[in-house]
Formats: sequence, C-alpha cells, structure tokens
Amino acid sequence: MMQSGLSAVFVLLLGLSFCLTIPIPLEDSHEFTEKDLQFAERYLRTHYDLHPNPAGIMRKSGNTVAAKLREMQAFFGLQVTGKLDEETYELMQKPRCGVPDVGEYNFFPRKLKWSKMNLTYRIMNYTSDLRRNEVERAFKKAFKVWSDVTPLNFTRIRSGVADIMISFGTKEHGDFYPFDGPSGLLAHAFPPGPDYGGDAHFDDDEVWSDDSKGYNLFLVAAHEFGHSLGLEHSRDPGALMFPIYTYTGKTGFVLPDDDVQGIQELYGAGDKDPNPKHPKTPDKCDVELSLDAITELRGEMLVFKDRFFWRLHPQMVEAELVLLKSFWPELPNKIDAAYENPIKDLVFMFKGKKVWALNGYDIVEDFPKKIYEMGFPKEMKRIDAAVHVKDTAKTLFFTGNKYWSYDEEAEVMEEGYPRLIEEEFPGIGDKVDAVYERNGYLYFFNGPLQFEYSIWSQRIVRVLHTNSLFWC
Ligand SMILES: [Ca+2]
Ligand SMILES: [Ca+2]
Ligand SMILES: [Ca+2]
Ligand SMILES: [Zn+2]
Ligand SMILES: [Zn+2]
Repeated sequence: MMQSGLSAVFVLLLGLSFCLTIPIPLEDSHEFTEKDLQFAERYLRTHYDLHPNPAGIMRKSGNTVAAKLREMQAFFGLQVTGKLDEETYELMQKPRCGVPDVGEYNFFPRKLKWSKMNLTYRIMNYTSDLRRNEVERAFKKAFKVWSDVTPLNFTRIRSGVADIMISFGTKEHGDFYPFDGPSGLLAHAFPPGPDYGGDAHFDDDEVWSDDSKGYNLFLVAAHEFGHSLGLEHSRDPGALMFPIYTYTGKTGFVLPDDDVQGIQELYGAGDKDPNPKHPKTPDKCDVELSLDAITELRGEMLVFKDRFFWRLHPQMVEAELVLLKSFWPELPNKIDAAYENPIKDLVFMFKGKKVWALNGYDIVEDFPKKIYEMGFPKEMKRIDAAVHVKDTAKTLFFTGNKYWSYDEEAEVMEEGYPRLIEEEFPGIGDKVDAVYERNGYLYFFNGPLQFEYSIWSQRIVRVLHTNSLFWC
C-alpha cells in the first residue's frame, strides 16, 4: 500500500518537471522578480500539492494558485488573500521541513501508525559537521522525546533493515524528493510503513550542529521522527510539528502539549514521562488570558505571552501568533515588559535585570544593557510593565506595587520616585502585568482584566476583559 502511494507521487512529480510556469496572483503594491515567482510556485508545488492537470489547464477548483495560496495563508494564520504578498513570500523563505503541509498530498493516507511498540532505527551514514557520537546522541535524544510520552521503545541496530533508516544526503538522494542545497528544505521523513516507511533523510548541504549554529540536528530529528511515527504538520506555531524551523535553545527542550496530544492519539500514553508539564500554546480568546507585556512597534501591536507574541496589524482582525525565538533567537523565551519610544523609533524589551532595544525588528548593537544603567536601584530584579506617554515624553515603569517615571529627553529617572501605584492610579489593583497608551488613555492589564484609564480625567473609564484586545 505504501509502495503504490509512493509510486503515484513519483509519476506526479515526473509530470511536474515538464510543466510551464503558472501565473501567480500578486498583491498589487509589491514587486517580485521572475525568480521570486518561480520560487513561490515551487514552494506551492512542494508543500501544497499545486499541479496542473495533464492538459496543462488548471483545475476548476481547489488546485488553482490562488486556492493554494489561500490554503497556505490559512495554515500559517496569515491574512487570507489568495495573492502573493510580502508576508507570504517571507514565510516561504523560512527554513523548513520538506514534508507537505496538506494531508491529502498522500504519500500519507490518514492515521498511519506502527502496529508494534518496539521499533528499531539504524544510522546509515553521518554528516561531517558533527562528531559521530554527537550525531548518535542527537538521534537518541530525539527518539526519547517521543518514547517519554508513549509506550514506544526505540532500539538502535547497526546492520540489517531497521524500521526507521536514517541517512544524510544531498540533492537527489534516491527517493524523488530531492533536497535543494543550503537552507530551504532541511529534512523529510516518511510515515509508518514497510520499506521507505518511517525513514528519515537529512539534507547534508546544511550545517548541522548541537547548538544554535546552522540547524540543530536534535530539533530537526525530533520533528522528523514525529513524521516517522505518523504525525502530520501542526498549525500550532508552538508545536514541534510546526513545519518551520525555530531554534528554541540548547537545553531544557520539553515536548509541547499539541504534539503530546497528537502522538498519544496514535499510541496512547506511556507510564514514564519524566517531565509531565508540557507547554501549552496560549489561546487568545481564553477568558482567563493574562499577558506578559504589550507594546506598539511602528503602528503594529505586539502582545507577549510566554514563548509567544501576537502581531496585531491595525487593519487586520486576525492576530498572528509567532514564537519570540523565531524573530529574535537572542532574546529570552519570555519577557517581562516592553514599550516603544516613537521619537527614537526604538522598542525596549525587558527580562530580569536586562534590557534590549529594537530598531524595527533588529536588535540594536551594544544591547542587552543592565536596567540599573537607566537609574533603577541595583537590587531591583525585574520590571513588570512599561509604557511611554507621548504627550509628556515620560516613560512609566511598574514593578511590584510601585512605579517610576523616566524622562526620555534627559535620559534620567525623575526625582520623587518610586511612588505607589494605588495612589496615582486608584482602582487598577496593586500590580500591573502589562500596559500601553493610546489616544490619551492608558490600558492597564492585571490578570484577566483590562482597565481603561483616562490620563486627562485621571480615572478609570472602563473595565474590559484582557482578551477583548483580540475581539473575542
Ligand atoms: Ca523503513
Ligand atoms: Ca536544504
Ligand atoms: Ca509583565
Ligand atoms: Zn515536517
Ligand atoms: Zn529523501
């Protein structure tokens, strides 16, 4: 069954190489080169099953370029336009897994799984980027990610045929799903089954590492072995099975909840999970939603929660959820506070005793700095929230039940601070999780509540749910 599935795809792919370029609908305001368009088309063919019928005429529904663009934009939570725009194109360029995002592109009939719990793997060859024992350790650790949460066991064999044959290859490497040189496709794996089934291939035109350099072999392998066990791609940007690569740190990897749910649906839970706390991806419409930080960035709103932030564009209703690390690998996994100084065109982000400055999406050189350099007491451990008030050019910093006022022009902390939050802003509670300013109002977030405070009349004018930010 596996075999016939694969050969069907094989015929299809052979057919593709003779096709003409398909016109791609474009967002008017953007300019793409012919090369960009070919790249976009190739992306949709590889990951979204874009193909013309044998006569070269596009199918009526479902398989037009616009339909495929819509499918991709929906998968990644982008604005669904059916047109190629800057954001969509940028996403296409991110390094990712070679397995398609759409389930119907079957080499993958649904719910393929192994019918046994004891599986074998064999490492057929090695990359020269790492020592042999480092490669072996990365794969072993990647299998452990899955065996920790299921009854599955993985045993390495050194000869003969294993269920999961692992190899490094470049370009065309024997299965008609060629790799593409450095970056782009990083690896792919086949779903459970005989022969090719379960096998995982890694593009050896990448630089593989056991840290943040190039691509982390453990992280990519853990994702690919998810496919080897029968998982498809997840739309959850926090999931290991999200198709785009993000380096999440050298130590302390814990399988996200979404992946745990997925694999346990196939194999059930094991009895030996050493770390039963699996991080959940926040739900913006959760009535209990609380925030870590909030700021504007050149007109866009960034709302921080755990490892993530939402990007809220002023003209869009749907907020895009992304991993902090996917934008700023250097930043910590969670931040305390953030604010924008629009005059300096900088966004400041705080974690513990450190502060980073961003210009646009780029971290400014010489950062991070220590917060005491701004005038905070040396023993201060963190800032809870920060907001810049445009009219006064002052920035307010909240920590515990107190707040400070910072003069942005003179770059000094103002005299007479800290003061008690309760005295200046009665009714908002004795702590602030996050705060932003708009049109003369301060919006204070405290747990699941949001207090709209009029600077002019110095009082709370409305109490809202935190999640009303997202039109829930
Ligand atoms: Ca196999
Ligand atoms: Ca590649
Ligand atoms: Ca905070
Ligand atoms: Zn994948
Ligand atoms: Zn392959």
